[in-house]
Amino acid sequence: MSRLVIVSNRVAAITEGKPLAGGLAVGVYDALKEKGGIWFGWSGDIVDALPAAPDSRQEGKVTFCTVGLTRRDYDQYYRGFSNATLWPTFHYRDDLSRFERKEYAGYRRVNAWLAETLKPLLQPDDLIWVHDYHLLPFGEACRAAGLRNRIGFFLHIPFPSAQVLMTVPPHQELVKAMCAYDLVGFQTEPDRTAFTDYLVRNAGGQIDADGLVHAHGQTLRTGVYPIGIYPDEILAQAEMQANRRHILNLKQGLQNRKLIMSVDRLDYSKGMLERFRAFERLLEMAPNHQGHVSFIQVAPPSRSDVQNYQTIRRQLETEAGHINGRFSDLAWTPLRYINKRYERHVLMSLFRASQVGFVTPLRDGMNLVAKEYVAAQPPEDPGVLVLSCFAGAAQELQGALIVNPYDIDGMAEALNQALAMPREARQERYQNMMRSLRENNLSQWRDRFLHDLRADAARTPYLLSAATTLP
Ligand code: GDG
Repeated sequence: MSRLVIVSNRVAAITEGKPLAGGLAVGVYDALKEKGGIWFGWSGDIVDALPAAPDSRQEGKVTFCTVGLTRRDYDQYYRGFSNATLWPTFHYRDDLSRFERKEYAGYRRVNAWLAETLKPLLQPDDLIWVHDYHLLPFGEACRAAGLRNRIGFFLHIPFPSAQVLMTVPPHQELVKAMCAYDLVGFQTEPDRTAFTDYLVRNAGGQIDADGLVHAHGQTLRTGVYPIGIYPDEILAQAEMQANRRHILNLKQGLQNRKLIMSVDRLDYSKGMLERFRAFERLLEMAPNHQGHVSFIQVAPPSRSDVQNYQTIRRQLETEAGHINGRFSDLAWTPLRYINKRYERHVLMSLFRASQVGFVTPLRDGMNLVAKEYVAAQPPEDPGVLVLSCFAGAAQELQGALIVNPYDIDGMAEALNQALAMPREARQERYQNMMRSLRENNLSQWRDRFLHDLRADAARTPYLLSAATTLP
């Protein structure tokens, strides 16, 4: 029977019986746990010298294989090309992107080394599923190492339009490398189209009647697989926490004020600065909300050794101080800006206790927080989601108030509308969104991807036997 091998930059620290954090970890771990397999990637440790073989740890049927990275690899591959070049550019922030040849060389070197390190662990019929922008050339590196397994790739972040992608000097090599995968999956149709448009317009690629892409001498399939959540688990979790001390304390502090809630990794792509300004505009244009609405922004620090993340952190501190200085009084602090990570169940109960979920990234592959906010709502009295049109989630969550995150007035108006929305209208929007969350949950995301990776035997038919029974 084929095994599933997951490859991602970081391997989630998973211990059987302990709750999992994060959508990706839950989804892929579920698949591995059921059928058995390997999860391979960086341990998160910096080491003096690259190990000859990965550390391996068994949890049930799952083997976790992890490697450390040297300081140079970490700086060039992870902090450099992945997070200071690809991340900003793929989020349309080419103004924040920088390119260093030696970082790109480090990125290619680490991808090649990871492929060589994985190779001895593989069996010929293993199905390999690679995740995210750190590993764009990993499939090509596997082919160069002589691996003939079926290899699929899923991009969790947006794929930019050609003119933006072309600001990354080695764009041709990167896209050519992606063509070595058998299946390339995206969060939304616009992301997929950006990729195929680039191939057709800039790389002489062709799309045949079956939707297969022929480019750079390769044949690959592309697909759209919006990542989901488990909405009913979140609903149950949020319900269970509703009367816990932290929520009772929060409610006591709010004194019947309405609550607007946001949770994001501290990242410039999440649009927090514009969001703070929209909240300030709301208090200006609708002064009736002064003293009656509070806004909590939870923003745990992330990638804090990358320069642009230090800058956005300072800007947010200044803006939060400005708003609170301007509007606070002895009994009310309008904005609570918290740089702390909370337990997942605490976040879900905060979502449930709030009247508005304010999720306005400038660009986002999907945005799981938007989905989690909806799932955590009490069905009889749900809150309203205010959602950026540039989050992948906006393609599915039609019941949200969709806003343009660059339009501060528009966001303030949407907040005003959300705070005043009658219960019946809120329920209708909520039911519409819950339906779509249930129709495309996390298992469906995973199963659809693996089905397509397994089903299209055009390139490596000899690997697919009747015994191949992946989920
Ligand atoms: C990437 C793509 C895509 C946040 N703060 C805390 C915490 N979180 C959890 C949230 C959510 C997850 O982290 C964040 O997921 P997002 O989807 O919102 O954003 P990224 O981290 O940028 O994820 C994104 C995703 O991959 C999946 O494909 O949707 O577009 O950028 O689950 O709840 N969790 C805990 N404490 C916190 O303080 N426990």
